[in-house]
Amino acid sequence: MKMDNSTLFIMGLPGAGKTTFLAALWHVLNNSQNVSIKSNKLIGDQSYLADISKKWVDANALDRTKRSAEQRNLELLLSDSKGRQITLNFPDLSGESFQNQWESREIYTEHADIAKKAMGAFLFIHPEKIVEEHLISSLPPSIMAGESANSGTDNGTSSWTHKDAPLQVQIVELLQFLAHIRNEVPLNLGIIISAWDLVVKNKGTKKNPEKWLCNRSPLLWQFLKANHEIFNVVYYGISAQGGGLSDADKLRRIADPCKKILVVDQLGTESNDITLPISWILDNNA
Ligand SMILES: Nc1nc2c(ncn2[C@@H]2O[C@H](COP(=O)(O)OP(=O)(O)O)[C@@H](O)[C@H]2O)c(=O)[nH]1
Ligand SMILES: [Mg+2]
Repeated sequence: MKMDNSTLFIMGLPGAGKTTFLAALWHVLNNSQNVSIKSNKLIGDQSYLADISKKWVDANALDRTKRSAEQRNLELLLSDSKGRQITLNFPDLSGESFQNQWESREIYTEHADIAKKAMGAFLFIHPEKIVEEHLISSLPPSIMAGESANSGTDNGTSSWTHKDAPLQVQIVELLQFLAHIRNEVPLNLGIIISAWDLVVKNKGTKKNPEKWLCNRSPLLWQFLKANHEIFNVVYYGISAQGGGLSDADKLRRIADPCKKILVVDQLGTESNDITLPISWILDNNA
């Protein structure tokens, strides 16, 4: 397949913050004068984008995207002030097909085609989905002795399923699929830690998105470091919603909804510009 040097696609497991990002991005593209990225054309359902953006402006919950209701092949044709163009592709807003790639090791042909030809991708990670893993030394002695192996649910344990694997293991596997599908052709990869407001709320947490990932998901961080020739990585912390919806009234009081967005780049610099990761991809598209 011919390399298309201008496609960027969005990936992430269900609940990673993809739809919220899209809702905020669509509003910003249509309303903000302060961003360098412009939207030229949309391939897909404009009323869907208008609906999620309106909910985002009003700080109302977005419906969970189901694959059945998902917007297929939603594509935004974007350009920047230097005239450079890029197609932003959302192959699966629900994230269920990414979950399937992990669980059944299968990928839709159309998604594989996008992954093969893209020059960039954003991978979304929701900070609350990263569950602290247990050390083997902290397991109950009965489990360490292997007694629960055949004892079913009698002692409160249940069989392992794919969904029980730590998020970072699932994501590393997704990235390995991606590298394999692309024959290890290098990819510019933006790691987007969504709901960044939740990270900075906890005092003492590192505010640099890469350091934060290194602390919380060391396996994933090391995988990315070790594979830097395949994945040219940048890290962003993004609060597209501006805060939790329990604070919806506070969010609604912000006169310009674009101002509720918080973007932190890898140096820890803060702004409201949700298009920054797209500009990074354009700058790295040599
Ligand atoms: N606090 C906070 N929550 C967020 C933010 N962005 C998304 N969320 C929440 O994270 C959950 C998943 O977001 P969603 O965009 O639906 O994820 P998707 O499944 O990847 O499309 C929802 O409950 C959102 O309200 C944010 O910036 N801050
Ligand atoms: Mg969604």
